[in-house]
Amino acid sequence: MMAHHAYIGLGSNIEHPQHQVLQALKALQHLPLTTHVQASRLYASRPIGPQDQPDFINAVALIETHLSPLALLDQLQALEQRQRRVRQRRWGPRTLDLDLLLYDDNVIVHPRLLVPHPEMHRRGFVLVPLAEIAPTLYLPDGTSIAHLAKKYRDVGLKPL
Ligand code: A4P
Ligand code: MG
Repeated sequence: MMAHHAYIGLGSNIEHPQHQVLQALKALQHLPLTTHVQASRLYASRPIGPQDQPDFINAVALIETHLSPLALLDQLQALEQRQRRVRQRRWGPRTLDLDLLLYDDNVIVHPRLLVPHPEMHRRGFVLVPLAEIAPTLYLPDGTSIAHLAKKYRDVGLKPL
């Protein structure tokens, strides 16, 4: 069976965010049933949502995996726990946030999992790193990632 292509969004804005993201990228390489991992550069980004919190470090990774979408979500949540994510308010500061952005061209509506990630098409900190590693990618509805990303190039986002 062919491996599935899954795109993961990574974000952190407390407790050495750059280190948190690099550690998570390393951990993705060791996921079970997962072969290839390709990562974008790290980006510093201004917070979307509450502004009274530190800037974020964001990145996007592509993995090739035989994990099912829900098994992959379990793995991502376990990694968040391992890096001691503190759940506080919605859109507030976090040591590590791992979002499953895309899984092949699947559309998933499940109580635990919405794919494509419902906010990704309006988040520069997702679209710009995603377009960096997947310039010819399309959303399941046919929207071009590169086209979406163009609108966000200058919106408080800096490659490190
Ligand atoms: N869940 C459903 N779909 C998914 C998916 N595709 N990937 C469910 C991951 N999880 C998914 O997640 C809550 C539940 O969503 C999970 O139990 C899972 O079953 P969560 O991560 O605990 O929720 P949250 O982080 O408290 O809230 P939310 O709305 O998910 O936050 P976001 O959307 O992740 O946004 N600004 C910048 N510059 N950079 C950032 O990275 N991040 C946020 C957080 C806000 N502002 C930011 C950034
Ligand atoms: Mg999340």
